[in-house]
Amino acid sequence: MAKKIRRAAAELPREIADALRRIREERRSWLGLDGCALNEIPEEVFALTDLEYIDLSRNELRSIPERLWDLPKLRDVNLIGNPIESLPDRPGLVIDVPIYLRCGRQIDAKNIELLIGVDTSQEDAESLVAELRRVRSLRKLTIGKWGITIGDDHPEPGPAIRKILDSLANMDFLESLDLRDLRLGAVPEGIQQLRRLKSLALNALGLKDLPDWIGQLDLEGFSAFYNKLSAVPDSFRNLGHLKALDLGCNPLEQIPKVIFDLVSLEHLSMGECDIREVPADILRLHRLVSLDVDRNPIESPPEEVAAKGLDAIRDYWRQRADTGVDYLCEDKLIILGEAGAGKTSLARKIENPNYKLREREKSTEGIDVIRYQFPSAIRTRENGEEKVLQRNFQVNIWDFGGQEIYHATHQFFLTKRSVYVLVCDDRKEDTDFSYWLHVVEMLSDASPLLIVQNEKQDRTRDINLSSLRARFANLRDAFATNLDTNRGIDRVIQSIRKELESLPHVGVGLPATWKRVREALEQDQRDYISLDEYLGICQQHGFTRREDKLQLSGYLHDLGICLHFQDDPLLKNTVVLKPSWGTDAVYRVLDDPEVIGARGQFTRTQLGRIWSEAKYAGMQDELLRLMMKFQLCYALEADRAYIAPQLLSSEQPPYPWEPTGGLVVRYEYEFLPKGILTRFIVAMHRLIAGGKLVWKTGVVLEREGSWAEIIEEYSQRRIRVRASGPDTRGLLAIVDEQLERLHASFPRLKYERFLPCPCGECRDKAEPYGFALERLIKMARKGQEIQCHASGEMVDAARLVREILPGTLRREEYGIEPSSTRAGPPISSPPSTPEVFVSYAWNPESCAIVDQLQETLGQQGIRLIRDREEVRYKDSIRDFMRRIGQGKCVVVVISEKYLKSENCMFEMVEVAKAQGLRERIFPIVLSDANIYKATGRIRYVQHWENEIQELDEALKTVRGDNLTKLQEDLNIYAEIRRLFDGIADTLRDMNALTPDQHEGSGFEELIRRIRMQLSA
Ligand SMILES: Nc1nc2c(ncn2[C@@H]2O[C@H](COP(=O)(O)OP(=O)(O)OP(=O)(O)O)[C@@H](O)[C@H]2O)c(=O)[nH]1
Ligand SMILES: [Mg+2]
Repeated sequence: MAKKIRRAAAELPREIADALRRIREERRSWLGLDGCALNEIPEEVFALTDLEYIDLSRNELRSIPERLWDLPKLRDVNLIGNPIESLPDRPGLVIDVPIYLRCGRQIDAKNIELLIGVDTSQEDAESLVAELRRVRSLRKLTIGKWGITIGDDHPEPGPAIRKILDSLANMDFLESLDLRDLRLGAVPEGIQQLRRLKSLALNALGLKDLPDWIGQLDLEGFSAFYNKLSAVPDSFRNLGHLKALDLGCNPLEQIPKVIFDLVSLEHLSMGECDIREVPADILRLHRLVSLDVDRNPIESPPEEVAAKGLDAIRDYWRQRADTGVDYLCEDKLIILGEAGAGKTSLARKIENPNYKLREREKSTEGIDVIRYQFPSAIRTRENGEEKVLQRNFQVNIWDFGGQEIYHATHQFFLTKRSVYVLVCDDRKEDTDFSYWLHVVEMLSDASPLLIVQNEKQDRTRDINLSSLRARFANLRDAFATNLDTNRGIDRVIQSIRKELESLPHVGVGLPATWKRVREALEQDQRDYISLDEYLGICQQHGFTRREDKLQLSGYLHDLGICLHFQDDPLLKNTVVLKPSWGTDAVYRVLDDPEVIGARGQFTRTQLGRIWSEAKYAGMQDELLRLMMKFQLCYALEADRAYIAPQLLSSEQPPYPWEPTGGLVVRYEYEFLPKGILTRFIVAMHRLIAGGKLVWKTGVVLEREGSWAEIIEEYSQRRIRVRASGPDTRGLLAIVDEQLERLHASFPRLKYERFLPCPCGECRDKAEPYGFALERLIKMARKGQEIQCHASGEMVDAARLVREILPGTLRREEYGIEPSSTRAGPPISSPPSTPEVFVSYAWNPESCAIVDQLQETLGQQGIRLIRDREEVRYKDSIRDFMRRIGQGKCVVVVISEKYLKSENCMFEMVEVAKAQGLRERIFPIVLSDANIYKATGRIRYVQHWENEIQELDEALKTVRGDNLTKLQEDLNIYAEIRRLFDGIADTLRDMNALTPDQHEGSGFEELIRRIRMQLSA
């Protein structure tokens, strides 16, 4: 076997210096340097003044310098698995038994957290027990493994661990005890003697129940996640001081009632259990600030409400208590299938079985929604009680146009918890069952599906129902029918009704006001109403709080009943009552012959023509924004025109690319949904190389001299990414993050990422061997190497992941830069022209200055480029920075509004960070920008601190996809806040001039400096 590649300590600082610098800039509070073969702490670490936690476990450290504690915030230093010989007597040391036995006497045991690892020897255990009995001042003890194994594979405790567990009763000095990842089966009895214990963790111990006596301890924190608990003892009621409780990953079918008696509780975690209800009792926990019930089959409150978190759940129960309850009795029936299969005919037959088929039924454009009702008895279940209510069942039949062009947008309309019907035409042999079944399974969260075989000519086509069912659990049944003669239609309709009535959300209780508003909106004939009108309707039906009204529109949006994009500055002012109004408008653009002829390019004038009907009057901006929201199109520079990438040419344009020397990352899918790549193109359009290298199934991106080519290979179910250039990794990370965001929008998507093998043989191959990322990460965590299947060479798994996608290896996230950078492909950048950019906030004073400046520069033959896009964000700013990098100048007009605007300040941060650009930046500081006095600066700092706090709060309540974006924003805000301390200095660095200095001089001084710079 090849020699294990270990990094020499001397080499490490050079390799990670850059990463550590980044961590310093990001002011990260923790750092993982575990398993890095360090024999001393890299010098850079001592400059990380925001560090609170550092993991130095599994290194070669023999001592720890005192000066580490010069880091003012440092709280925990994990030293487990090091050959430490001497320790400073400082708080926050996390050490293991061998270290304790060697150095314990050098330090006060109060300062340490001791880990008794599963591999502790009998001899060490004996010495330890004796030593602890003598010292009696240890506060924090952990027994088990440092990490936790997911699964049931917990190690059986050996005799040494048993010995320690048996002597726990004597350790009444302990305040915190953590038993983890051991197969214990029962809680050690000795713990009940630990009267000082404040925090007890019993995680991953295989526990089926908890002893009564736990309720007698005076705990503030208790966790027992990853066990087999189905209840907790009633004695928990006595835990009057308990603030944090974590019972996640246990087969609990409800939140145990006693929990609602814990008046001090602030944090409750019950993720990944089997909980169906968060009951109204939650209102009794007044101090609760966080609740985790993620990954539970919650039915009440409705899942859409529960997913929004604690506040939404509280609001829901409060409204129910105030206004009473009514029950939801409404569903969506979605009819899918290829063009001409008979979808519209079926929809009409459901509505009215006597409907006469039309010789030439118009092919459905977009989606038609047909309303249909039938009398029904629905069951409601709450608090374990069942009732049967007679109701009129309300169905919205969504009849989709079958044409291919609509497939890429299915994602937005195939809502979960609907009933699906797949119609296929017996005359066509080519219905791709696998495609449709996959689409429905993935996009609908496995909603029930029926197949209707429309035997137009009474010819039967056999489908292998049992084998399809074996693969697609949501496939309920298949029926043969002839829509023309009504043969078999009754059975189809009966089965559809039965499925509709059995959907889990039918009969869910809602605040009565919600139901009333829902009915009022339903009866409203308008396609859309303004937000104010919507709020007014809510008010009429008994709502008082604005938040409650918005919670309802959010719920209706999530159910696909209305469209209300609350986070979009333009769309938030409109509630679309008939989503098909929006989708039809969107499809008209995609179906327009002129737009198709122009390969997806269209202008505002064309939109005016396409949307000329009265129903679209005055709503063109909103409709265009809707298209962008669905990632169906993007704007070309300065909004001159728009591109819908679905309609682009399929032909790949020629461009040079070195066949070797780049990196190739592959994404392989079990099923590749349509539209991922076109949505990716929309999201990344600002980086499209030269604005031109894009086609229907691929795109080339360019960023700071690095290039990435992303191609969808639909028939092979994969997306292939090639990247090269000086910052290959940076660009790959951007591509990966964007793809991951898109993937996250398909909850059941199954795919695997493959990273290229870096071995001698693969390095220069156009098609290197690919390692599955998941496996690489597993090996990396174990510190193991992995073998290249092409050359047989061994490869350092951790290093490979760190070099290519460091963000995926969270524990070792310090991210080492690749040691060698490779040259980009030979594509030249456009030549630079002497231009002056201006960046400013859109307030009257700034605009006036810019107007004046533009005029003066114009007279002198210099072009001032004004930024016309008010909302220019991140990527476009980085783009902008790149253009500045090509020899141009930038005037920045700093005003009060500028200093409080996220976009302006992000720009400012980017500018300030780019050392080489500083002499080309010319700030003009307006008088309302009070930055030269400390009091003024403090106000802005406060402003940004408030923003940070608000975002931080928001972060606690969101999950998944949104998290990355919020986290990113938070980092930016933090950076802005930091920059403020030195902003006056930064500006001085950048030739700042006040308006006074310009007044009368006709910007003489500014223009002189600009000229000098332009000619430099
Ligand atoms: N003879 C006969 N004709 C049928 C039958 N079902 C549908 N048709 C006809 O087939 C044509 C297409 O049917 P539609 O119901 O419009 O098909 P669709 O699936 O809605 O098509 P798109 O909207 O284009 O996706 C119409 O002219 C129908 O009248 C049938 O069972 N027998
Ligand atoms: Mg149709």
